[in-house]
Amino acid sequence: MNFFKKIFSSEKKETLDKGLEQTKTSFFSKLSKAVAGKAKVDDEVLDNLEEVLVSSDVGVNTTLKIIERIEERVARDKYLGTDELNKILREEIASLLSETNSGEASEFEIPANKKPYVIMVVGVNGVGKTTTIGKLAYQFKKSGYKVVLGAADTFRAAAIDQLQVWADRVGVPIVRQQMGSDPASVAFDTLQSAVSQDADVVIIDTAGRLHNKVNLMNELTKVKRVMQKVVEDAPHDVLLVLDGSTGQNAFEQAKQFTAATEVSCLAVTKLDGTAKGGVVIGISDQFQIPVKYIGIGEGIEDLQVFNKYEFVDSFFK
Ligand SMILES: Nc1nc2c(ncn2[C@@H]2O[C@H](COP(=O)(O)OP(=O)(O)OP(=O)(O)O)[C@@H](O)[C@H]2O)c(=O)[nH]1
Ligand SMILES: [Mg+2]
Repeated sequence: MNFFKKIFSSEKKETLDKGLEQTKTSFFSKLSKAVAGKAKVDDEVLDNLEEVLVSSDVGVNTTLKIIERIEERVARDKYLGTDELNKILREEIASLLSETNSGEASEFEIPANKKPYVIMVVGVNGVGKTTTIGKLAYQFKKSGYKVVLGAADTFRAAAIDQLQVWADRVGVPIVRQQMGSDPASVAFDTLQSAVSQDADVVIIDTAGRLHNKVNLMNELTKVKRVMQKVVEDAPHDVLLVLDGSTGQNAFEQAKQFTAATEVSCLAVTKLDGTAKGGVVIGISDQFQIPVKYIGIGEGIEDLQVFNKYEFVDSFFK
């Protein structure tokens, strides 16, 4: 058993390494320019490093924290060589992240005492909500859970069909109504169906776009309230999906969404094919809400439970 676990996690690591390739290439080419011709870490190197981190979408606040830590080390060791900068950066980022939000899982698991466990997925349009739901359903099913999907994004007909495609691909039931029907009513039906089937996990898709933001937030509140008529403490998770390839924009979305509605965890998608993967470091440092999943491709297997140590390790490899 352990043997297989090992194989799986090394595979997981390889996929992560590959997914972060563009981010790393970009980061390290900037980093090597920042230290070019310099033997030790001095003020100029630190200034350049600050620029590298900010331009890699780590975010200003997190960058300042990292620079401060490196300054402290330089103060202790005046002759700190630039050849060590890589190692030190990795250590300081890992230690910075270990101080922030905990509660990290390593596998696709749900708490055993909540049945069905209800996950409501939110986020603006196009960030990868439906895809993430499909990938999550696949992983939960693989872990032995009975999954039901709810198509509460009734704003577009294509949205319902897209979730249907994922449900068929994974082989899990979906509860749907016509386009334009009340999302809260779909969510209600989904929970009732899940309870009657004795399902373990319910994942509810929601619309990212409505006539305006206030409408959207009101609707999400209504969906929650109606779900509670079936499962008293639902939703157990409100998962906010963010598109990592938008860099600082993802950061802004996280700010706005968490201010407007309760969010319990985050998923950052599309980290493959972007040089902006550093945004995950900033997001996990700056938000009290943990990053739970990362998306590193369009395929069914391309979702991972986020582990900050593995992430930093892949980043600096
Ligand atoms: N490369 C890559 N593409 C992704 C990832 N996650 C999602 N996508 C793609 O992003 C696009 C949008 O994904 P959706 O799942 O439809 O996004 P959504 O948030 O449901 O969008 P709306 O329903 O329009 O609000 C699709 O083409 C997905 O294949 C990822 O991790 N990597
Ligand atoms: Mg969708």
